[in-house]
Amino acid sequence: MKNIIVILAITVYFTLSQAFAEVGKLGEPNNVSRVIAVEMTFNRFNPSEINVKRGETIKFILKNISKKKHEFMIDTMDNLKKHAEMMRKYPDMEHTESNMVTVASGKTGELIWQFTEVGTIDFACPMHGHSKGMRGKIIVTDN
Ligand SMILES: [Cu+2]
Repeated sequence: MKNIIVILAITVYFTLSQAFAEVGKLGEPNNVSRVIAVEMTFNRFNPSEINVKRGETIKFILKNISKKKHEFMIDTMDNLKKHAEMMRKYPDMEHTESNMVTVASGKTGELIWQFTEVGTIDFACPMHGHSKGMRGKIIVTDN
């Protein structure tokens, strides 16, 4: 019974997380227009505010300089909160979502993302207890 609930919860979660339209989409490595380095400290992202132009494909280099594992997830605040709730219930869940990357202590990860809509997009580390401090904004503007 417990397994069925887990599968149901994950199915609902993935269905909800398909709505990427307003935050952009996974970028193509050949189209990267800019590289932005982001440090993951013990409880912060640095920088926590990032400016991009609509249409840009950014390669984010995530450098985890802390002693614990972190994640970098780009999404709406609603979806980030839903994901954080899933992580609280199932802290060891494996991730395959395209809009996030998991980075072990001392390691570097990368995520290529294309910003297709003007607006403010959120990012956060959805790991349990992290997202209060580990969050930031990506501001997408027209030229
Ligand atoms: Cu974290």
